[in-house]
Amino acid sequence: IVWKEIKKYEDILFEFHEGIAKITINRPHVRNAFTPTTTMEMSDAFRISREDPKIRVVVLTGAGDKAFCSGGDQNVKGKGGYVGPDGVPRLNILDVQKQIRSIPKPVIAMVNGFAIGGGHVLHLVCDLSIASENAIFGQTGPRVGSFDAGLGASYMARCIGQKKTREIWFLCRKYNAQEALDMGLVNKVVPLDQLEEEVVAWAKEIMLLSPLAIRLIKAGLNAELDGQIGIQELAGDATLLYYLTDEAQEGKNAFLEKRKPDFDQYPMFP
Ligand code: 2NE
Repeated sequence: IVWKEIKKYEDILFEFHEGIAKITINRPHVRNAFTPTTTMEMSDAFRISREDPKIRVVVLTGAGDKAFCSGGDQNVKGKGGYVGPDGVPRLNILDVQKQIRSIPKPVIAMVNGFAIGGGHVLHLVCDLSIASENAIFGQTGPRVGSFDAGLGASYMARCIGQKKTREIWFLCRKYNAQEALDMGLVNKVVPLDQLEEEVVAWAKEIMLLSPLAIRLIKAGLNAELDGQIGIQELAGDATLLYYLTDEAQEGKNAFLEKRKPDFDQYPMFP
């Protein structure tokens, strides 16, 4: 599979292949732990992925064959958050989590090794997770002075249930790929040398389907969990569809032409 660079960054790779954008955390010396720079770059790549109509599916992964992502880089963890070049402590990985959920395109986690701590939450919030046989999953927060009681806890519980989620967070154990598959944390496990091929095959299968249908299913699944923001996003999609109708055009045209709108000409559905 030949990937073409979309944009150059310091901490991530951002590449394209036949409708698929691939975001790779490229810090293998720390098992792809992220700093504020990494997360800002990821946010930018997700923003571009959202805007670019050529991109239909986004793949998130880590560089090398050892780790997907090991969470926040403990070397830059200060008081109040992870400290970037500007000296400001941040927890801006949460912004990336929100982007992954709200981008109206499927995001597939290609879990090629350790998915630990904040790195585990990252794969969790992706729409689909495909893992290699060597992948290892787990949370470490309560061991290293951190936690993610947001999506990292509540969305995990929605995915795999309360008991398993409490086990994962209260004991901070590690789980292998088969255990992750058994508890519904991932969709499929394949040998490492087949991982990218498998992920691209899933992405291509998705791209045979209606993008608007996929978009609305994702919005509907999110809306059930995300309260008013979830409904806002689903409603935004409904508005998008409405704007595509002649009925909506008639309202705008009537205003601009300074006449009463004639909505009677459009069909009413039961
Ligand atoms: C990931 C894991 C299990 C890998 O173990 P192993 O044995 O394969 O590698 P090793 O030797 O531990 O790590 C290789 C190098 O990567 C660094 C290590 O310090 C080591 O460096 P050198 O000794 O070669 O110099 N490294 C690995 N993970 C790092 C990290 N997160 N930050 C900085 N350096 C890291 C094992 O390495 C591990 O358990 N890593 C720590 C995982 C962790 O606790 N992450 C933070 C969780 S908290 C979090 O992510 C978070 C949150 O809870 C809430 C919001 C946002 C973030």
